[in-house]
Amino acid sequence: MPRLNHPFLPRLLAATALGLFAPLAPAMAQTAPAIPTVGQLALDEEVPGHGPDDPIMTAEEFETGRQIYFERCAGCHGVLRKGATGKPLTTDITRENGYEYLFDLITYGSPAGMPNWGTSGELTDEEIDLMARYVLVDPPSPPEWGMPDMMDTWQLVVAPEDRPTEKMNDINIENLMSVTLRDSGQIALINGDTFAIEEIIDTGYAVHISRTSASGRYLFVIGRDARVNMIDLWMEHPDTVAEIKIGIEARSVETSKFEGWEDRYAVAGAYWPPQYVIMDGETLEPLKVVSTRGVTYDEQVYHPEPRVASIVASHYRPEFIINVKETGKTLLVDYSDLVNLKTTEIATERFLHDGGFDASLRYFLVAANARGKIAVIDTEENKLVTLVETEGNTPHPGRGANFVHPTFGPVWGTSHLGDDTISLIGTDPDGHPDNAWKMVQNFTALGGGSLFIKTHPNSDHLYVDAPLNPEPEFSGAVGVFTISEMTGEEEPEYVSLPIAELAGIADGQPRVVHPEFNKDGTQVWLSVWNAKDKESAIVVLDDKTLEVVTVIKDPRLITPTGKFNVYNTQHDIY
Ligand code: DHE
Repeated sequence: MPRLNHPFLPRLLAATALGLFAPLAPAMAQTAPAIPTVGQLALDEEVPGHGPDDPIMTAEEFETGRQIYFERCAGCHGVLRKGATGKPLTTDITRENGYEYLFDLITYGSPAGMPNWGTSGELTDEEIDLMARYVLVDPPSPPEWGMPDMMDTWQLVVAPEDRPTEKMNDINIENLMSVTLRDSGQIALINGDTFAIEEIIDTGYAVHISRTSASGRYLFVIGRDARVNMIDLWMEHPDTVAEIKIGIEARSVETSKFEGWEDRYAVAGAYWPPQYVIMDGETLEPLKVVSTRGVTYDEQVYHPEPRVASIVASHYRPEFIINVKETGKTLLVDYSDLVNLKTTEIATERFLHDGGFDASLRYFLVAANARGKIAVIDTEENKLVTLVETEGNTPHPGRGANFVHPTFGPVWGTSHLGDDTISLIGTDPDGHPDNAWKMVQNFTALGGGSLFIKTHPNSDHLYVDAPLNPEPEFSGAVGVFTISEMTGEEEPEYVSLPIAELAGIADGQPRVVHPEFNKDGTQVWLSVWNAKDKESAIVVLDDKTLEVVTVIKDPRLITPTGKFNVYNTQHDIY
């Protein structure tokens, strides 16, 4: 049984008292909407496409609600609100819960992972009122986005023949960090040797992740608005050489890495419309659009919005490994013949989210986070090895962490969003067959609300963040375990480093997120992610001494979150 971790306990009690935790407060769940409905006031011309039970909303309010929902809510609850990481918000459910319940839930959040949008100051009372009414109205269905729309947005800024034939800058590009500047829709390219910001490049809205091409020359960045930027790191000033919008909402991008196919194709996965797109790896010209709509793997019923979550490129075959969230399917898409496209469809588990390879790069481990499971895929044999149930609540590994445990041998680890558990899974079927694909150890770190866990082959440390923990003491810190001191019997101890404090930021409540190593694995970078209008920073630690090497601050570093070392990302080292 997972322990309920201490930072959430006071909140759980508070939330229960307020009737926010639905399973503990059934009476509250019956609260009727306390606001006037269209039917009561007969003002049905006010809202587009509404019914008599809808709350009063002007068309302008509806549009604002649509925008806020897209920016803040759709990622977890889905565009059609059918639920995934977040609970379903279809009107049969929201109307049963009622306006006041929704208002309180948006304001205070819940121990199950719903952020406290009101008390954190991210939404005003007026916006919360609007959103509580908005989710009482049926969701609008956004338009489709097919090949003609993509072609309209495709821009070949610098054609391959006009690009440099050799590296034109003196940057050690293998040690560059591509840093997501979430709320400015940009990335910063920061020199890992000098810590200087080399470039700030405009990318998509609320930019999400960066991935490096197999050759290490190109960087691919995707925004939540599904805009893909392809950046040439050989240019005197690295910049975008091609871009395209592959949908309306997206999170993942990757490039072909199998021998003989390096840099040949790029692929991006969309949340809306639910589809993936294979593009030319040198120009981003869209070549193949494949819808992921279909039936769920278990109940075998149609789902209109099976979103594409993580994508990785196989090292064993010319294939992309594409995880479809709502249907619970992992697709192994053979890109060697785009006309006669062969796909191996593996039934894994629903609500697939993020994941990464084991150290051998043969096995891919992906979290079905709302079901508390990790699916293990053998990318050589193209089959599901097993599903491992973790002991924590809502595993969220990022790409996970690979290291050699003194007792259990090679393991891959994940932390959890819903509590403080770290789970380790054995990954060495040849050398340690008894431990392979079993959860060999669980122990606890800082607290719930963890998103990422990281180590490096040259490091003896395992870093675990907790940016979504409601307590600043935990969300502003990172927990560090010493791998060589771990044993099979005792719960390992960790040190908690107050990174936000070390960054010397007085204003706001910055969250410390996403540990990422430099190329050599000697330094670890942590983002100190503050509000858009407040100072943020990146703290660089010496991995051996855990002393601060430097604190990178710059007015251009707006809301830094993910960081991607070019070399480590290129070679899937984590
Ligand atoms: Fe992420 C990875 C989806 C919120 C930072 N995020 C991913 C991946 C997916 C995803 C599917 C895997 C991509 C891959 O490997 O191909 N993220 C989502 C969401 O749906 C969610 C929950 C809500 C949303 O509205 O987007 C969400 N993510 C966030 C954030 O709020 C984070 C913390 C800050 C930010 O920048 O937006 C955030 N997500 C990240 C990062 C990664 C990521 C840094 C890459 C981790 C890695 O090391 O590879």
